[in-house]
Amino acid sequence: MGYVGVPLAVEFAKAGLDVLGIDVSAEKVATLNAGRSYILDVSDETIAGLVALGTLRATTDFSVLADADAVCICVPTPLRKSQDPDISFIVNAVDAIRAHLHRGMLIVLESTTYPGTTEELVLPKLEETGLKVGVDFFLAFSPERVDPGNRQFITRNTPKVIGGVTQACTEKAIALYRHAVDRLVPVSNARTAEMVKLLENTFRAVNIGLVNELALMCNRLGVDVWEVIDSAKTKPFGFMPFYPGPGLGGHCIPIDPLYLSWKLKTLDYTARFIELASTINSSMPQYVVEKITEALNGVRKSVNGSKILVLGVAYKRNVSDTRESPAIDIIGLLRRKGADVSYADPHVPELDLPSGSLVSYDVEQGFGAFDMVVIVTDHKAFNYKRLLREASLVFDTRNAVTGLQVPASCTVVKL
Ligand code: SAJ
Repeated sequence: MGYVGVPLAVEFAKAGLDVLGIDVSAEKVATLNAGRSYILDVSDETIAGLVALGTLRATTDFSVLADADAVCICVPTPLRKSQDPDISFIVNAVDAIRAHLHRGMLIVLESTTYPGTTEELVLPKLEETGLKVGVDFFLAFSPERVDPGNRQFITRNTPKVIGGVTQACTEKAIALYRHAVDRLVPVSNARTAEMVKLLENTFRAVNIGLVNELALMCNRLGVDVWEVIDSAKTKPFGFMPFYPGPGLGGHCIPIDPLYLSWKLKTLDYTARFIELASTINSSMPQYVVEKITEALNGVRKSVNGSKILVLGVAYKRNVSDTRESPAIDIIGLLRRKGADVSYADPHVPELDLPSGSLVSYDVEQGFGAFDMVVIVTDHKAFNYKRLLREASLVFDTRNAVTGLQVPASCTVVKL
């Protein structure tokens, strides 16, 4: 019952199905049953209304699966410290389902994972019960496409790819999802559906890696990479703009492609684009700190001892999620060089860091006290005009102040 499960449960409940949200978090379960939401795009009123109607309930008790016709698995698929896939959440969920597997049940895995997970890992576990897939129970993969904070594309109007282990499995999954999603996209099998999702996010990671390398090239050429991209995107066909940044954050884009490259390694193949993009994207925080060092040097200051404010630490604008955020790397690198680092982010009141946690600086106190302000996440909430009025040195990694009047008292360095 996270950012994928809750919106999906709501759509099914709105369609009148009898929906049970199962979660290991008793706190989440209690919040939902109290008619409140902890998910950005789902209001308290929505949850309260469905709970009152009786079509949505939450529980930590997996035994309710004994009466469930269908179950959708929407659990995290992070990386281990070793950068290998951590599918323990999927395994735990499947083991819990297996204990209550019964005839006629449909199981759909939604969590992003490597191609083969459904057929090679989930299927054997479920068939250990002696029940047969496609006959006694049905199994499919259908990737989640939830984009938190996206007001335009929500669960109902985002096309849903569905790949069953057998044709009958695909048909059962279609019968379920047609209650919640307007457009369904059946594919040949589960592994195809797993691969579709990985293409979607690898496409982003590789293109972001391309424009990050373009930023490094433009820096050497003395060309403004932002002007280059904004001009290239006037091409009305055959081009799609991506933008350089301080690094690649979030729990999808930096991670999903590594699930694919990991799987291919087991098949003796090196996914070169994924590995190259990952190398470039993860080197951006270091590049940002090199530019900071250069800019301070330009005003005869060392990083060591400088007061630096990092503006925005969430992994992308207007969200509060800091998972894999490049700001965390940048703060760590600056601290290791002896800088006195603060951060300000209206969505992130405090930040746990390996080098010691910080609380968000109140920008109402102004920007004049800092030797440098670094825009790492360009939240809408920041007052960029005031920043330029009060700060003497600004490093803009997001092209956030483009087009604004820069007073003589302020120097702006761009990525
Ligand atoms: N980023 C860049 N340059 C870009 C785009 C993104 O540096 O041109 C950075 C962001 O700052 C962030 C990271 O990449 O740190 C990921 O950004 P993202 O825009 O891809 O946003 P995510 O991580 O929330 O990705 C989600 C994904 N949704 C799902 O997996 C269901 C992705 O497939 C969506 O395309 C993306 O949202 C979206 O379009 O908003």
